[in-house]
Amino acid sequence: MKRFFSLILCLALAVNIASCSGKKEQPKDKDLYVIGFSQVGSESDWRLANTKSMVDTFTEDKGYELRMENAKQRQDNQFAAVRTFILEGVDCIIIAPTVEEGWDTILKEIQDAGIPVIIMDRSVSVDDKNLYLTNYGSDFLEQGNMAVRWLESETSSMSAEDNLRILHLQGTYGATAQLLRTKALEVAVSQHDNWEFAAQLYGDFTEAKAYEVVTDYLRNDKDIDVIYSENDNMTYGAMRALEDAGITYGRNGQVRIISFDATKRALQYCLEGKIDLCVECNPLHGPGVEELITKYRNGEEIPKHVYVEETAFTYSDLTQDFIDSREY
Ligand code: GZL
Repeated sequence: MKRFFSLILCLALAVNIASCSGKKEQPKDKDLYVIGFSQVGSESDWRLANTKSMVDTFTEDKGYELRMENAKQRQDNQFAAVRTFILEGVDCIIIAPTVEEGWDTILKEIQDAGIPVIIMDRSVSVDDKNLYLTNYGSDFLEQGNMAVRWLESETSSMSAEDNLRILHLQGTYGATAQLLRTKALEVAVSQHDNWEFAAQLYGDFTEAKAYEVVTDYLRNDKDIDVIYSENDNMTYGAMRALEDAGITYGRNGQVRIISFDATKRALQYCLEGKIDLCVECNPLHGPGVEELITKYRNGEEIPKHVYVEETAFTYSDLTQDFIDSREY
């Protein structure tokens, strides 16, 4: 009888040590790899394409169970979703962070639970980069620099006396896409004596907010030469506001338009001469993220940051067939 109780005691100790080690016990007979995915929201066409790419990639017939939570652009919703994923004991957590700051604590909780985490799309600003496996997404500073280089080429014949007045529509404050697309433009304005901000307006990456703030702005000032809009949906809002104010825009208009994302609708407007530059931001992250997860599961090294390939389009780069062939 004593041997029986000492055996039970040993077993209980073994279980207790395993659970305290912080290493999540991976059930051996698991046939689906469970992924907890905290998505920013559904604020833009880009985001919908990004979500579709993830859903289309992590399917059950490929051995995955994707548990996606829509944070509705709120970081506290992401924290709640991640804590649920930890309690559910998922195999991997993917976070598309709303904003860069504030992630240290929750990433430490995930680490303590022994669950790998991939940061996708935007980035997180944490002291300890070991809190996540890798960051898969765009080089947003280069996107901004592509736009600046185009604007420089378009205005190279301007006389130094002529000022270039730029209306800057900013995305969600603190999101990497906003921070770095803004940085590229602010550096350029500081380097060009005749470039100036007419205004920097908060559009939160949504069409409705952009329409509201541009409409308000145009009531007091119609003297703008360029709109630098940090995503397509804000561009659509700005276009409506310009039309309401009787201001022409695009290739033959008063206001030149630069827009980020290069979704199908924006490319169509570019081909029609309504948007002058579409800077691509590739949302099709599913396959690339899956490749990184596979490498991780095989014990392979993965880089700390993986950038997606992107370019920029003007009217002359586009054909209807090319636009029709685009996935998003
Ligand atoms: C960019 C992404 C941005 C898009 C917006 O990777 O984070 O968020 O540019 C989206 O359309 O809302």
